[in-house]
Amino acid sequence: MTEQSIRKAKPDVALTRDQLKVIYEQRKAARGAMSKLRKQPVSNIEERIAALDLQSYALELDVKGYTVIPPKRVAPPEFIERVTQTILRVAEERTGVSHQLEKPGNPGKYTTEVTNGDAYLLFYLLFEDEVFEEWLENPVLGAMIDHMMRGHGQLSSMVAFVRWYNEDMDEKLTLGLHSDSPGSPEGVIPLGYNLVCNSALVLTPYTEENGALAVVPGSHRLARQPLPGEGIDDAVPVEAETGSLILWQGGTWHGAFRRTTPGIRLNLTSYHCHKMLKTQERYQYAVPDEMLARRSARFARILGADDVQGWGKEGPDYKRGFNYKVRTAEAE
Ligand SMILES: O=C(O)CCC(=O)C(=O)O
Ligand SMILES: [Fe+2]
Repeated sequence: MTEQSIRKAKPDVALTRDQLKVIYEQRKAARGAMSKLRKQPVSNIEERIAALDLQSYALELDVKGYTVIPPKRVAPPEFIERVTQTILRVAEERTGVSHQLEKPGNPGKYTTEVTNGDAYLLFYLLFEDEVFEEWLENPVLGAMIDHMMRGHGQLSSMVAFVRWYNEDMDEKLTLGLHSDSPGSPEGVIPLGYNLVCNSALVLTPYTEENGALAVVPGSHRLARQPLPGEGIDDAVPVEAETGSLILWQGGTWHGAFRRTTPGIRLNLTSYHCHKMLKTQERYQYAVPDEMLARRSARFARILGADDVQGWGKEGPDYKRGFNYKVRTAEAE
């Protein structure tokens, strides 16, 4: 007799003492199994970093707040080309405007709250093409994100920033300095662990003139948001070749230099947040079971498929969460 069969058999009447006892015993057993899993952290992160020979990048990330992993360690050029072409296709589909790397971008009919005169974002890319699933499975991205989040991260959004030169704009930084992290109302950010972290797969060369990411080295150790205007003189461009992976800590102050050369500056940004936070984009229940079935256990974990929060009157679906937790714990 299971809890479900009890409920099916007697839908409208009070349960007997024996039936309640069965439910009680089942809960007790389930609690025991869950608590073992809950105490099990993702334990092999530093081994994965070492196996991929990424220790110096992890160290740089911890000391300077950002790092650039060179293309040959990240993915083959053909993969980078597939990502680029797919984003350009999605850009055209959403904007209605043909996009080429050597021409300026244009949001066309795809304007959102964050569209600017020299940039727009293509949101929610994960479900657009399998190439984005493949990117989320990239072992270098995975190990570095797990390092920054200590295995407690989930994907918050996967977007492409499309930037170009607009001669009517003149600020040095077209995107002002900020930390990506939530914090206290006063802008204080936790120092001991990350609430968020970020990554950009570089799809066109990053230089200051090309509109590179701007960072203030070491700023993550201040554990607060910059004050208005603060840090601009200390911001440096993150120079990176196409195919590089830039990673930065939740607290790192960053923005973007204004592009002053023709053509598009393109990236694929995978922003992650701690499991205790809501994600920017919908993944937890939106990710199709077929997608989870063809992907790794980590894929399910990083999309929060093992997270049961957000239920209605039916209550939590611990079994769904439990199944993925078991799978994740076995694999990691
Ligand atoms: O790539 C950019 O220009 C924006 C960077 C940024 O602020 C972010 O991704 O959080
Ligand atoms: Fe940011």
